[in-house]
Amino acid sequence: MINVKVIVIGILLSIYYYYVFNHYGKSRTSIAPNSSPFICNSTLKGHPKLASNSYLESKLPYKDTTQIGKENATMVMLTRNFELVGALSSMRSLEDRFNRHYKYPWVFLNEEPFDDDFIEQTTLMASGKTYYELVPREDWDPPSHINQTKLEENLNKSRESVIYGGYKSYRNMCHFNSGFFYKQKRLLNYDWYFRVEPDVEYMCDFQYDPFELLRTKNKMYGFIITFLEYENTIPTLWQTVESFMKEYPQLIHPNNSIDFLTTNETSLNHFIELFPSNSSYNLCHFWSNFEIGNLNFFRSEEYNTFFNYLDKAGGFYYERWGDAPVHTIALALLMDKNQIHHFEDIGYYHAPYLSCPSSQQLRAQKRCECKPRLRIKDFNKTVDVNVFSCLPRWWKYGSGKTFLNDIDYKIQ
Ligand SMILES: Nc1nc2c(ncn2[C@@H]2O[C@H](COP(=O)(O)OP(=O)(O)O)[C@@H](O)[C@H]2O)c(=O)[nH]1
Ligand SMILES: *[C@@H]1O[C@H](CO)[C@@H](O)[C@H](O)[C@H]1NC(C)=O
Ligand SMILES: *[C@@H]1O[C@H](CO)[C@@H](O)[C@H](O)[C@H]1NC(C)=O
Ligand SMILES: *[C@@H]1O[C@H](CO)[C@@H](O)[C@H](O)[C@H]1NC(C)=O
Ligand SMILES: *[C@@H]1O[C@H](CO)[C@@H](O)[C@H](O)[C@H]1NC(C)=O
Ligand SMILES: *[C@@H]1O[C@H](CO)[C@@H](O)[C@H](O)[C@H]1NC(C)=O
Ligand SMILES: *[C@@H]1O[C@H](CO)[C@@H](O)[C@H](O)[C@H]1NC(C)=O
Ligand SMILES: *[C@@H]1O[C@H](CO)[C@@H](O)[C@H](O)[C@H]1NC(C)=O
Ligand SMILES: *[C@@H]1O[C@H](CO)[C@@H](O)[C@H](O)[C@H]1NC(C)=O
Ligand SMILES: [Mg+2]
Repeated sequence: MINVKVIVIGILLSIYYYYVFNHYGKSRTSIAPNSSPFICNSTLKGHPKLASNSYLESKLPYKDTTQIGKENATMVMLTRNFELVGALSSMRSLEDRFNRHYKYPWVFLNEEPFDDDFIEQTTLMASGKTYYELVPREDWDPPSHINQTKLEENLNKSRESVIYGGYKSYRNMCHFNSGFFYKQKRLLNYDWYFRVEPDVEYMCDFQYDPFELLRTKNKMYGFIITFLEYENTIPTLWQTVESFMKEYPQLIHPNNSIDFLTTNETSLNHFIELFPSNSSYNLCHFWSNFEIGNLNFFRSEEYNTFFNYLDKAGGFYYERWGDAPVHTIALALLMDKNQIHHFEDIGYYHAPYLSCPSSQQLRAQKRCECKPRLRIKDFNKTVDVNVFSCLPRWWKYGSGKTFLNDIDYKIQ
């Protein structure tokens, strides 16, 4: 009897070890397809960091990053090493809601080299390929015609009164995002970009490829939030734009949306007076921390004529012109308004504003999560119903407003 037991246990153990060995052997070969067995050394770059009781699959670094989406497109994030945690949080949200189904690449831009920790963690967070690009100093620092003393004076003067007014780096950033991001070498490889910032959140499942949507619907630019700019950041922007329009009337698109920038009807915001403005610019702009756009528009001669004109006027440095009003004014002047798309079904949060689709059905269908981010009146619901939202102005003077019924259903 004992002998039989020993034999049975022996056989079972042999089967067990055979199975374990085979399985282990297989995973060892699958992680290093064309070389000798993979030896994990957690102190080396790109190797998994195993906790003592970890069941982490050791093949993790070898995930398949092959692009699935068919568009010539990339995510792009300008950021700094110390913003890593916020960058990962935005990536996590966008990957889960959209990109893991498409694996578009990520391009990270910085005027200082990214450190190893930033590179490793963002690479692991991305579903697709990642690229880390150093912005050349000449694309970042103030151009040579800028008088540094005059700049310093304005920084000193604006420190208290103007939002981000005291930071030279913020002016470099706005100047870069206005005239240089699309010229970066890596981005020359793409037609489309999706701008992402640290610490933002996407509230709904996308359920489609926004790049493909823009291309097939003949759109060139998409935004979510549109709001009023602080006038003291741009005291002379509009007069510069007016002289540009006088000098280059041939560049103004026949189907422009300049009226969106100049309408002051109070009926569009429940008869509440707009912020007072010294110019006929009503301060409306697309919030550029979210953008999906076509790089060829920004690379066009029209846009660059516009940008260079503003750059010479000096307001990126002697004032604190933001890239949001600059992009928006360029789009409104130079682009067919029907090529600008309002993404009303994505949902987006960048402090302090939340935007969520208004349709209950859509919110449920797309698994939106619209809980208030800030528990302060006027900030705890979608910004589109804030009286100072410019969306009603876009509906009236931009590309109009369509309803789900118009798109999805035929009324019998
Ligand atoms: N590399 C780099 N990125 C910056 C700098 N300043 C701002 N950014 C990035 O520019 C974007 C806008 O900056 P942020 O601080 O979010 O400004 P806000 O959105 O206007 O409040 C974010 O993606 C930042 O990571 C900078 O000096 N260097
Ligand atoms: C792991 O890599 C480090 C270099 O980072 C090296 O010093 C060490 O000997 C390696 N350990 C093993 C077990 O190979
Ligand atoms: C630069 O600006 C300062 C202060 O506004 C001014 O005094 C100086 O003349 C300017 N320099 C040049 C070369 O224009
Ligand atoms: C700006 O302020 C700093 C600190 O108060 C001062 O040292 C500097 O001289 C000021 N620069 C100009 C150009 O006014
Ligand atoms: C993607 O777009 C870039 C920029 O327009 C272009 O140079 C490149 O050939 C395109 N790639 C493909 C595969 O179409
Ligand atoms: C608008 O004009 C008033 C009166 O001239 C002036 O006090 C104010 O500073 C101006 N505001 C801006 C943002 O330029
Ligand atoms: C302006 O828009 C109309 C209507 O969409 C279109 O038919 C026309 O071709 C556009 N004009 C130009 C110059 O693109
Ligand atoms: C709107 O603009 C027109 C023309 O620029 C001006 O006459 C009118 O007073 C403005 N209305 C308001 C409410 O600001
Ligand atoms: C937002 O805040 C106001 C005032 O505190 C409150 O009445 C309202 O119910 C809040 N809305 C949400 C969605 O929490
Ligand atoms: Mg931001």
